[in-house]
Amino acid sequence: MSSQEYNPTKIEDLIQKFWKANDSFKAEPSELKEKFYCLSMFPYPSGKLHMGHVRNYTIGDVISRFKRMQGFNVLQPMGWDAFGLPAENAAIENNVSPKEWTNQNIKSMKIQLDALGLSYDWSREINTSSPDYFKWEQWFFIQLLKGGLVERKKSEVNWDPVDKTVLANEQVIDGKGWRSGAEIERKKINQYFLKITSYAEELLAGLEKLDSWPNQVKLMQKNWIGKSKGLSFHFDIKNNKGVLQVFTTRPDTIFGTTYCAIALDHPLSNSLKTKNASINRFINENQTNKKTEAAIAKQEKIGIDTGLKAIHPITKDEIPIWIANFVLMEYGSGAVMCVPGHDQRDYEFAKKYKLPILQVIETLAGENIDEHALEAKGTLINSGEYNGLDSEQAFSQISKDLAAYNNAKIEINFRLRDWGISRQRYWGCPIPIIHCEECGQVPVAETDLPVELPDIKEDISKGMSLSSFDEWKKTKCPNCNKDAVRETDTFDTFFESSWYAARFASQPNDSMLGKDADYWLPVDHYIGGIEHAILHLLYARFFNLLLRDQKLINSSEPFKRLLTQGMVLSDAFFTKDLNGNPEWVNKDFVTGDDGQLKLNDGREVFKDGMSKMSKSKLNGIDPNIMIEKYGADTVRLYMMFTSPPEQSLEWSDTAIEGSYRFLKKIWNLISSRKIYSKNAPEFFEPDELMLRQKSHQTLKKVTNDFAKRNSFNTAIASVMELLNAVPEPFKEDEANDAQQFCLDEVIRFTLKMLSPITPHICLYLWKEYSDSDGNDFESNWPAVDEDFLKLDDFQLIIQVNGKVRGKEQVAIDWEQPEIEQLAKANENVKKILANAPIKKVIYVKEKLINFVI
Ligand code: ANZ
Ligand code: ZN
Repeated sequence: MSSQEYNPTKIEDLIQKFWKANDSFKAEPSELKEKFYCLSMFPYPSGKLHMGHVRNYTIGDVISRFKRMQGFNVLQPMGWDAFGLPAENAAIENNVSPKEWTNQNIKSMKIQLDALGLSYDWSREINTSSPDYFKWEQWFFIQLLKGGLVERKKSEVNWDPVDKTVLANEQVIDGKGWRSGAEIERKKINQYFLKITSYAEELLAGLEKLDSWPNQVKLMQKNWIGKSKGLSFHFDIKNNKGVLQVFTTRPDTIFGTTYCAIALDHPLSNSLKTKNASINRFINENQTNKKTEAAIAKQEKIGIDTGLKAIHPITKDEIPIWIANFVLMEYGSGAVMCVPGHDQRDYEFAKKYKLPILQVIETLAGENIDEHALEAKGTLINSGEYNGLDSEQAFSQISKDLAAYNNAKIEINFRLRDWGISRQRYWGCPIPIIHCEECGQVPVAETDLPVELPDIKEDISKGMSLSSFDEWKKTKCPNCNKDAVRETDTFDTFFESSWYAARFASQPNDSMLGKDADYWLPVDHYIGGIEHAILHLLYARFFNLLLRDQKLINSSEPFKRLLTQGMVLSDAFFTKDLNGNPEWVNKDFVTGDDGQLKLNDGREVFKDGMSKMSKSKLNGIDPNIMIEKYGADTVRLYMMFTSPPEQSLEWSDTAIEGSYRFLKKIWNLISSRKIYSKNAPEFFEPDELMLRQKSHQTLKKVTNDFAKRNSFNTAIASVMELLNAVPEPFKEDEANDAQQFCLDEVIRFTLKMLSPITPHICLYLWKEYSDSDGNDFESNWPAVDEDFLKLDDFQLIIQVNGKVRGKEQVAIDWEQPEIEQLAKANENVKKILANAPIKKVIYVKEKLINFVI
C-alpha cells in the first residue's frame, strides 16, 4: 500500500471545485426539513481578511456544516457592509472612486473567503452599496417618515473651518481636523432622527426572551437603554423668575437638596449668558469640549453660581442654582436637584465649592457622610414629617404630596436617545428627500427610487460630501414641480447592517422582502464581535420591530442565539529608538531567545506580551500566508482547537504546526486504506468491543459539544483521544475482520466528526476511502448506538465444580451463550473440561460462571 503525501493545496482546490460544481450550499425553503439560518457578521470590505475574520467565519461555518449534517435546511449567506469612510479616504489618497475601490476589495476578499472553504450560498450575496440593496432602505425610510417615526431637528456636528466640511468622529484627532489640523468647531445643522425611543420599552422587554444571548451583552443593552423611574417636578425660582423643572430618581432624598444644577446649554443658562459676563465666559470655555457621556462622567466637575435661588417645595428654603458641566441637556429636563449627601457626583461638587452636605437617609449602621455620599436606600431622617419612612414609601408619599402644587409626575425616563442617521458623507446611501421652498421636505416619489450617487468628477482632496455636487443636487419638487434641491446627507452605515439579515432571507426585485423572509427568520445563530454588543445589535433589533410593524415580517427579534467570539491575540515586540521610545517591530525580523531578542542590526528587542493583532503593533498574522503554508483545514482546525470560541485566542506558531501534524496523521492513517466492505463480524473480542464503545462514546460527546455547547475544542480533543485509543495491531495488514471493522468505525466517525471543522480533508479522504462520489457525505451525521454506551467491562470468574480456574475481562452486555463460549476457550479451563461432559452450567450475571462436570 503506497500513500501519497498530504498536500492540502491540491485537495482543497479539488474539493472547493466539487462544492462549486454541485452548488452544495445553495439554500431553498423547504417544508420537509427544519430550517437553520446561521449568520456571521458581514465584513467591511477593507481588501484584506484578518485573523479576527477568519475566526468569526470559521465558527459560523462549523456550526452551519454541523447543522447541515444533522439534517437541517441550512442557510448561510455572506455579503459586504460596503459603505463607509475608508473608501472615501482611499479615494482622496489614491484618486480612485470609492465604488471602484470597494468593488476591487470585494473581489479580492471573496477569493480569500473562498480559500477558507466556507459554505456560503453566494447566490444571495449582498453588496450594501449597490442600488438594488439601498433602494429598499430608501423606500423603507419613506414609509417610516409617513408613519411619523422620523424627525428632523438641529443637532451638532464636527465642523472643520478650514476644509469647510463636516468630519466624522474618527476624523477628529485631539480636537483637530485630521487633514487640515484646524481646531474643530461644533456646529448645529438639521439632521434626521429615527425614533428608536418609541420602542425603548419593547427593546428592553425583548431582552428577557433572548435566553441564548450572552448575559453580558444583554446587560450592556439594558444599561444603554437605561430605563429609570423617577419624579419630574418643578422648583419655583425666587422673585418670580419662573420655574426650574427637574427629574430625580430619588425623591426620597428631597430634604437633602442643598443646591440645584443646570446644563451649560439649558435655556436658563442661555438667557443668563447674555446678561452676565462671567457666566458667558464660563459657558464658552466649557462648551467647546463637548464629549461623550462617559467622558463627561470622568471629567473634573466644575460649575458657576448663577445667583438665582430655587425655593424648596417643602421646606421653602432658598437653594442656589448652579450651572455645572456634569448635567446633560439631553437627559431628563437638563436640570437636577443636587443631594450631595446621597449622590457621589453631587458630593464631589459640593466639596469643591463648599456647599452644604446633609444626611437625610440612614443606611447601614455607623455609615456617615464624612467621606463619601451614601447612595444606598434606607430610612428617612432629617426629613420632617417623612422621618421613619423607608425610601420606597417616601418615593410614593412625596410624589403624591408634590403632585398638587409642583406639577409632580412620576416619569419613566430612558437614557436611550433617538438615532441620528444623517451623515454628511459621500460614500453612503442618499437620504431620499427633496427640499422645496414651497412644500418643505418632500419624499422622493417611490417610482423615482433609488436615488443613486453621482459619479465623482470634482476635486475631492479636501473631503467628500454630496453637498458639493451641484448638478446632482438640482431637481424638481415631486409635489409642485418647482425647482428644488436634494437632501445631501447619507444614512449612517449602521442603517445598512440593520436589515441585511432579512434581505439575505428574501430578495425580491419588486419589494423590500418577500414571503421567504418568514421561512428563514429569525436568524438561529448569529456570530460576531463583542464590539457590536450595543449599537449594531440594538439597531438591528429596532429595525426588526419596524419591519414587523410595517407587516414585512412576523418575528419580533432578529437573532435567536448569539455568540460573541473572543479576540485573536499575538505576541508584540518592540525596540527602542534613539530617545528610548518604543518602536514596534514585526516578529519576523526578531531573532534570538526570550530575554536575548535582537533585530538584524543588533538592536535589542523587548517582548510586550500578547495583545490584539493590530496594524499599529505590527503583530498581525496574515491568514493568506498561513493558508498557503498549511492549508485552510489546518488554519480552521487551529482556530477551533486552541480555545473556546468566546475566549481570546493566543496565536502560537508551534501550536499551528501541531494542528498540521494532526491532519497529516489522519491522512497517513486513512489515505492508504479502503472501507470495510465485508459482512459485519458476529463476534468481538473485549478489546474490540472497548474500541467500539469508545467510538460511540466519542460520537455522543462530540454531538453534544457541537449541538449544545459550542464547545469545539473539547470535541476535537475527544476525536484525538479516540484515534489514540486504536490498538496498533488493528492498523496492521494482518488485522482480522473484527479489528478491521472496528477501525473502520473509528475512521467513519472521525471523518464525520471532523468534517464541519476540516471539511476538505474529510470529504477528500471519504471519497477515496469509500470509492464513492461523496455526494451525501456532508448531509448526514452518524447515529450513536446507545447500547454501546451502557457497555462496561467486568471480570468474569470461571469455576469448574466451584473451584476458580480462570478469569476473563468481559463486556457488560454479553449474553450467557457468548460468555460460556469465552469461558470454555480459556486455556486452563479448556484443559480441565477436555475429557468430561458438562452436566450443568451456572451463570451469575456479571460475576461468575460455574461448570459442573
Ligand atoms: C437627586 C438625586 C439624589 C439623584 C440621589 C440621584 C441620587 P438615572 O438613574 O440614570 O435616570 N440627573 C437627572 N437629570 C440629569 C441630567 N440632565 N444630567 C445629569 N444628571 C441628571 O439618573 C437620574 C439621576 O441623575 C437623577 O436623580 C438626577 O440626580 C440625575 F441620592 O436626583 B438624582
Ligand atoms: Zn414643492
